[in-house]
Amino acid sequence: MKRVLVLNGPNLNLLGTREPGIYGTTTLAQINAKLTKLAEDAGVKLDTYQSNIEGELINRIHAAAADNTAFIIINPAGYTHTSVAIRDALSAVKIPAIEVHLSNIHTREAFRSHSYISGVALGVIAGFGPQSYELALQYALHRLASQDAKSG
Ligand code: CA2
Repeated sequence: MKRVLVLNGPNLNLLGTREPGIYGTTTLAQINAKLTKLAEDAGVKLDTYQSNIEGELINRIHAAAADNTAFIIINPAGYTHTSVAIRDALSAVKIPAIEVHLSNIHTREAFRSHSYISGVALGVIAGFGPQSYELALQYALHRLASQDAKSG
């Protein structure tokens, strides 16, 4: 079975419980449950992982290369704007990655407009709340289905 990994960075474990004005009322567990169902319906296994620790996110990216993950959907959260190391990990494993953000990072503080991750991502989806993840997954599932059609 094809695998897609959804990775979430620091503080996203607080989703739905704090700052609903910026990040909404949906919890990360609710987002993950919806994505898991969408993937399952398409015959794809969804793995989810959240960490507040940069090195743990990097280790999970390395593990994805070993378990044959076909796509990574990543919200690096605050590390978007600081982490050369996460960028290097994504670049090293060569798994197509889609960067997602709940908020539109370009309409907020200036420091949020720069992402270290975008340069190694296949694409970026930002500003659609929890739907940013669904749009990214929709694209990944579409790509995986068209790969299957070509190979089979
Ligand atoms: O909009 C996004 O998805 C962000 O990646 C969220 C990050 C922020 O640093 C990025 O600039 C944009 C922050 C995640 C913090 O999540 C919280 C959730 C609930 C309560 C407090 C923080």
